[in-house]
Amino acid sequence: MVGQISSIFDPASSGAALIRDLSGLVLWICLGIFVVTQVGLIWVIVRFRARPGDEGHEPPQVYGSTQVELAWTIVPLIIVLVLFLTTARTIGEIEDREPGPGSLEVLVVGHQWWWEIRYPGRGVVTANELHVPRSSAAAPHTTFIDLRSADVIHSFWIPQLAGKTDLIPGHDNRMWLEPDRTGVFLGQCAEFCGTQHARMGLRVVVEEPAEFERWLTAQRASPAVPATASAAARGRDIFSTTSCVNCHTLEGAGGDGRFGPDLSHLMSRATLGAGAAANTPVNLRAWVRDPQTLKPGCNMPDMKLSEPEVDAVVAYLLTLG
Ligand code: HEC
Ligand SMILES: [Cu+2]
Repeated sequence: MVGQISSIFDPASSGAALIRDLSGLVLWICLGIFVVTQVGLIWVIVRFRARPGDEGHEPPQVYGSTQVELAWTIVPLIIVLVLFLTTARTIGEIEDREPGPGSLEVLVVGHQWWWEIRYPGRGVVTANELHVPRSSAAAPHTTFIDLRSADVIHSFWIPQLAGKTDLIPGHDNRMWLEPDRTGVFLGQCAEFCGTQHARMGLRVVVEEPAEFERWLTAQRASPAVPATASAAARGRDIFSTTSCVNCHTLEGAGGDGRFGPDLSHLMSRATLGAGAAANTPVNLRAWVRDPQTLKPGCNMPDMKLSEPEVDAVVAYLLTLG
């Protein structure tokens, strides 16, 4: 995965902060139990160890003690009750969120092994890179995400922004993000979904609301038309006359497939193949030449284009800003 590791202990969204607080409480309680039991154990080992002269006689035996029995029944009961109630409250706070003014609707569809991202009503489709606005008390912008799957079970997880939610075939799941700082947050499919599960990364780009609107506008723009007789124009013709169009949507080259990622604004994304490689001209060429070298087992076959065809297609793809 191209980028930095993210941690649930550094939340950047209100939902993730609730989860961090709860896991903090659980960890402290467990640490307390660990310390009390270990100190008790060490004390018993030291205090009651066999000493010279002890051979042959047993220490005094205690049979049954109502006080001790009550203590070790009631204390754990209270601990479990506290854990249960705080967990139930946190789950409730996360589940009960309803969309309000300023909230955004996004559809994320998990595929083996990439993420389809749609902004219904905003006319934008992209892949593997989810852009969302930053939310603040003055201008709340909660992003509600509908999660679906095109094939098997996947799981959507951006540790700094929210808990995991599964994408289940035939069943819609829903979750929300409310990021309070801008930046790029890394996520990862968190449910084993086949050979390239490990390379099913997701980048969430949190932007100031105005910047996010500019991104939407840029994503809606039609791709530039390559100059006649240029390498890019040749590349576009190769794209529209081979099976690329059956799997990829690419406005301007006649593509309307949905089996692979929408390529209309390919060069606006930072990675190829859901984080398998950085989106550089060299990697893009390697991908078009044979994606199986960068992401073995992925669902795009080696298209067996000739070297000049690869050059032309890449020249075209590089114009898709
Ligand atoms: C059989 C369907 C299929 C065909 C045909 C196909 N692709 Fe793909 N393509 C895919 C799939 C699936 C992915 C996503 C792979 C992954 O990330 O696991 C993909 C990914 C890509 C990507 C990377 C996109 C991204 O955002 O990560 C590029 C670029 C691409 N294809 C270009 C092409 C070109 C050019 C052709 C024609 C020469 C082509 N594809 C033909 C299915 C196809
Ligand atoms: Cu997976």
